[in-house]
Amino acid sequence: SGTTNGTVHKELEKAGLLNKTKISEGGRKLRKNWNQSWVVLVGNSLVFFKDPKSQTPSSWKPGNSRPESSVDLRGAQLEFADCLSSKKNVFKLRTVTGNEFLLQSETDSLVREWYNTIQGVIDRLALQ
Ligand code: I3P
Repeated sequence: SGTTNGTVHKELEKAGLLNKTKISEGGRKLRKNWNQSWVVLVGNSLVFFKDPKSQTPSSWKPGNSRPESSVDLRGAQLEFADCLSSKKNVFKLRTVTGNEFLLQSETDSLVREWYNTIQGVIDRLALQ
């Protein structure tokens, strides 16, 4: 992200729909609850917006609605995790605080793109 006049401009890296479930909170295992989520990768964060099906089209656009949750990618770890689900194309995101999410889509290429883009941000943050 660039800086002009002391203002940090967070760059939008990627946005789209993924299936998501949180599986751990601070290292404590949670019961899965898969939901479709509008996922936005911006700056150092992965930001989740609620299921767009339950809202009007305009209400889930970033900026028009409050995020459901946000994940700091600094020090986070990614790994493909088809072994953790009966679904295909699953990867796990683990934060430094011990929160774990599974992210998934039926579209293989889309999941690879998300994985690679998030990993790119994690790698960039590790160099800062
Ligand atoms: C879970 C639900 C999840 C499934 C999970 C089940 O049952 O079917 O979709 O995860 O499997 O336990 P429930 O709705 O009763 O909580 P996947 O879709 O990722 O397989 P798991 O317990 O083997 O993780």
